[in-house]
Amino acid sequence: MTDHKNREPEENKKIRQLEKFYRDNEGKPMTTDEAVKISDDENTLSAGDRGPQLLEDFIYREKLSHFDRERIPERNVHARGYGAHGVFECYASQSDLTEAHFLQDAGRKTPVFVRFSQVAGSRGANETLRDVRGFATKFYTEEGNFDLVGNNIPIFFIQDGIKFPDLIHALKPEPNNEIPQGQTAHDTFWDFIGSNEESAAMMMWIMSDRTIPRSFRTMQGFGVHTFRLVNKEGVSHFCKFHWQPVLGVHSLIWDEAQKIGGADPDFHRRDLWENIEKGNFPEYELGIQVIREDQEFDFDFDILDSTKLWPEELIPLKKIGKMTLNKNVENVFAETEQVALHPGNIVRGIDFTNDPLLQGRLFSYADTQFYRVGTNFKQIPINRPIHTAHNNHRDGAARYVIDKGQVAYHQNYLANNTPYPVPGDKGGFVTYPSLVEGKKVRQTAPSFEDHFSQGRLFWNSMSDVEKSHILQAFSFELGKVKNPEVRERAVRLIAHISRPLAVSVAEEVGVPAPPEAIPESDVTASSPALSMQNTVFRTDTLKVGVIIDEQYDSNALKNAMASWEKAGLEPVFVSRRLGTLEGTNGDSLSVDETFLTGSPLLYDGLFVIGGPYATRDFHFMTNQFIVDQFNHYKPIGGIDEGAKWIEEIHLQNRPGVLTSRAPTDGFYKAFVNAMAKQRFWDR
Ligand code: HDD
Repeated sequence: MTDHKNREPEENKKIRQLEKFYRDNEGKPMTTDEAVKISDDENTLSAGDRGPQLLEDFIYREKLSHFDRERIPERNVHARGYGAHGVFECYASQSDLTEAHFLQDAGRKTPVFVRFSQVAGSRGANETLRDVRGFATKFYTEEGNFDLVGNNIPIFFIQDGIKFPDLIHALKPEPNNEIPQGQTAHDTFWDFIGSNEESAAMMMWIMSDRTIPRSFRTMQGFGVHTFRLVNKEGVSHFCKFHWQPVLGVHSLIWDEAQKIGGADPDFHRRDLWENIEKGNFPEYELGIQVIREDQEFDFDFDILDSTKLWPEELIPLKKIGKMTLNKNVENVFAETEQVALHPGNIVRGIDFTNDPLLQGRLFSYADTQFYRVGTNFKQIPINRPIHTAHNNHRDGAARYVIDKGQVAYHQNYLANNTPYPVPGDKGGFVTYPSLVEGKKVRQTAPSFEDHFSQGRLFWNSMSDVEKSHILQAFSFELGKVKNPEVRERAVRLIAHISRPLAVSVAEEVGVPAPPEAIPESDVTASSPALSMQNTVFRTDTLKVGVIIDEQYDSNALKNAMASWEKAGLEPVFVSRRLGTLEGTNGDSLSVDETFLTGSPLLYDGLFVIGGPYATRDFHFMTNQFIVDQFNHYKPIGGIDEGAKWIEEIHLQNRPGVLTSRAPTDGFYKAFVNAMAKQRFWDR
C-alpha cells in the first residue's frame, strides 16, 4: 500500500488546507503539552528505588489526566461510523433552480467530508448487523457549510420528531439487560413497530437487503426530507436529494452478514479505508427530484411526509454532480468522531419545508453537539467552514479562536459597525417567505394518514429473490421476539401490505394467521427503481479469493491475472501459510492470507488453482471455501487441481461454477462475466 499522505489530491489541499491543523510527531523530541522536553516517559518519579511515587511528577500527572478524559460521549444514535474526505463536482449550472454557490457552475469543485454509520450499534458494534446506514455529507462551500444528513433508505419510521426518542428507546438494546447489541431483532423494537402504523413502509425497507449493504461504496444515500431550492428570482421548488453509487447498489446476504460479524467486525470501514488507500476512490452521483410549488398537492401522498418517497417514475431523478471520496482521515477521533453534522446547516439557495420530522431534527442535532463535543464544536478543524466565521459569539468552554478587539456587540460605533450584516441581494441568507397559516394544534395531518400504499408499492417492486429475503428477514427478526402477542401484532401490520406475506411470516414464527378482516392495500403499481436487481453490475474492485499452492501453473495464473486486471478484479492469494510460493516457471508470488486469516465470506468470488503437492488438509480447507462460496451464490472458477476438487464434490456445471482442465481465453472471460453477475440465485 502507498502512503496516502503523499498522494493527497492537490484540489483538496488548495481548497481546505487541512495541513495547517496537522501535528506530525515523526522525528520530533517528546515534550509535555507545555512543550517541556521529557527525559523519561516510562518511570514515575519516586522517593528511592522502591519508595512512594511523588505527587510533584507533572509529567506523570499530565499523562494520566489526559488519558482519563480521552473518551467523549458517543452519539446517541449512529455511534459507529467511518468517514472520508473528498470532492464534489457540479455537472452543470443549476442556477434556474437554486442560488447555492456550489451548484452554480459546471466543473466547480467543493470539498466534502462524508460519515457513514449504522443507527443502533454502539461505537464498538460489529459492522454487518442488520440496520439502516447513515450517509451524511458536509459540503464546505464558498458560502458556508451545507450538510446533507441522510440514510441509505429514502423514507423514515416516523412522521414527527417528537416520536424519535421513543423509536430509539425501542430500537436500542433493552434497558434491563442491554441485549441485543446493535440490532432490531428483539421485543421492544417490534412492539414499537406493531404499535405505530406509520412505520409500516419503513418496516418493509428494513427487512430488505438494503440494511445489510455489501459496502459503503455500494449504498445509495437519501436526504429523505423534502427541501426547497430557491433561485435568484426567489422562485422556490420542492426537492429531494439522492446519492447514487457508481458501482451500483449491492448487498450481502443474511448468512454472510451474520458470519462476517465474526470474521471481520470492521468489514465496512476496512473496505472503505483500503479502497481509498489503493486509489479505488468511491464515487456517488448526486441526483435531485424537483417539483414546482404549484404541484404540491398533485400527488396521492403528502410531499411533507417523511414516510413517503417520490417514485422516480413520477418525478424523475436528475443527476447534477459527482462526489469522489479520495482521502482517508489522518485521525479518526479528531475528524470522524468530532465531526458535527446537522440538517440545519444550509446555505443560500437551499431552505427547509414544514416537514415535521425535519423540523424536529433542526433542534436536535445542534443540541446534541453542544453536549457531546462542547460549546465551541464549530471551531474544531473538521467542522470549520472554508472562510473564517465573523460574529459576536464569545467565550465558552475550550474556545480555540482568539477573538481580537474591544467590541463584541452589534450595533456599534467603535468598530464601524462590524462585523456587519449582509443584505439578501449582496449574498446574505434570506429565509424563503413561505405562507404560514392555521391554528396551533397537536395532531397528525389527515394527509399523512395513508400508511400502507407505499409499503405495498415497495413490495410490488421487489424481484422474487428480494421477496424471499424479506420473508426470511421477518422470520428471523420476529423469530427472536419472545412475546407471542408482539409477534402477532407485527404480523397484522404486515397484512395491511401483503396478506400472503403476513400468512407466510405467521407460519414461520408460530402465530395465528392475521384476521381476514384486515384490509390489504390495493396498490398494483410498482417502481422498478426500487429493486436492487435493476442496479448497475460492475467488476471493478471486486475481490477474488485465489486458492493456490506450491508449483502452481504459472502460465495459467498469468493469463487469469491478465483478464482480472483488465476487469479491475482484485486477487487475494490464499494458501496454507504466509510467505512466497513458487510456480512451474520458477516465478513466485506472495501469499496474502492463510486458510486461518482469510475467509470465503470476504471475497466476491473464488478461483481455485491449488497445486500438485497440496496436502489433505489443504484439500479439506479448500472444500470448505468452495462450499461456503457456493451457498452464498457467488462465482467459483477452478483450473488444474482446483477443477478436480470442484468436480469431486459434484458442483461443476452448476450456475456460476466454471471449471476447466485446459483454460482458454474464453474460459477466463466467462469467469469475469460470472463475477460481473455477482450472484447466481438459480443455484
Ligand atoms: Fe438523526 C444522528 C440521519 C431523524 C436526531 N441522524 C444522525 C446521523 C445520521 C442521521 C446519518 C449521524 C450523523 C453523523 O454521522 O454524525 N436522522 C437521520 C435521518 C433521519 C433522522 C436520515 C430522518 C429522515 N434524527 C432524526 C430525528 C431526530 C434525530 C427525527 C430527532 C428529532 N440524529 C439525531 C441525533 C444525532 C443523529 C440524536 C445523534 C448524533 C448526532 O445527531 O450528531 O441528534
